[in-house]
Amino acid sequence: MPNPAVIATWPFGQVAVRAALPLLQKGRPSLDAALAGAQAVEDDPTVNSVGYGGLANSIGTVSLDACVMEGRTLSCGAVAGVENVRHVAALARRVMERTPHVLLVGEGARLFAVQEGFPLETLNTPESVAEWYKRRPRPKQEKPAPRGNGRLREHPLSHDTVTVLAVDQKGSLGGVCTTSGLAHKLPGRVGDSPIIGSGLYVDDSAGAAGGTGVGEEIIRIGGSYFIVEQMRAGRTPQEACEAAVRKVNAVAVRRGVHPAQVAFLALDVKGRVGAACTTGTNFQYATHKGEKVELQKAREIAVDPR
Ligand code: SD4
Repeated sequence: MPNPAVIATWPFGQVAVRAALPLLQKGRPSLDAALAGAQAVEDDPTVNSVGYGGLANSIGTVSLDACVMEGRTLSCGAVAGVENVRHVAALARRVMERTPHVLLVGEGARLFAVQEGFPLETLNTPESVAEWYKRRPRPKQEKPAPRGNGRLREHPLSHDTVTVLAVDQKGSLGGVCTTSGLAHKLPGRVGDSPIIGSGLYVDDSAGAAGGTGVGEEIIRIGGSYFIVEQMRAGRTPQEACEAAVRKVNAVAVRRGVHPAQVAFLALDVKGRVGAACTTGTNFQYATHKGEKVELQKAREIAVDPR
């Protein structure tokens, strides 16, 4: 029987791993475990970038994105730009299980949530409102000095999404990604997180991958699908994540910008893990040795100087 395993993005991923691991050990399917993990983070008001208490957009509204995917059947579901629903990962799963569609957005997704019995609630908390105010763009701020050769421009700072990847006792993979997206995003903006193939991709015949960071850069390279296909071609999860970051770096150079903060995480059916990020992202992910949940630092990949 394969050993179950679960990994999740960022230090708050430890909350997800702690919730998911016991389910995997009881023999539950990987998607059930990954979803329980993601939901534990959505419910945590101290995590200001996922679910309840998430980071608001430029007009102060919390608008959430999420997706789920099952590696055995490639079944997937997603929701984007959803307001007033805390458990958007579970909502994405309902899209997968109860509709013929993959992605519902905005008002339609919220209506579906109501039909499915999800409560509507305010997702702002006093803390998230204070954080929103602190992070508001200041009009006359001085521009930071250009780094590197001066040709590349700075990208805005981002964070954080919880992506949970799991493999169960049957050796089947499942993944969940849930986020409030970039702080102060334009109303209507959707990042990589609910886009199957960008923020998440899961296929038992190759592996699972997820992304976090500036979603526009992850979408541009089809990040998670790229990593899974690298694994299919024989690369380890670590090699595949590094290849994706190299691609992000190369595209940034072509576009004359500094590589944005982007990080990737991957897991295969043998439980092998990969993680890599662009320089300065300081990406950490939660994993476990047996029962012990721990944080690991991802390898940073610098721009190739050639
Ligand atoms: C987005 N990728 O909306 C998400 C944000 C994120 O770390 O992951 N931040 O672009």
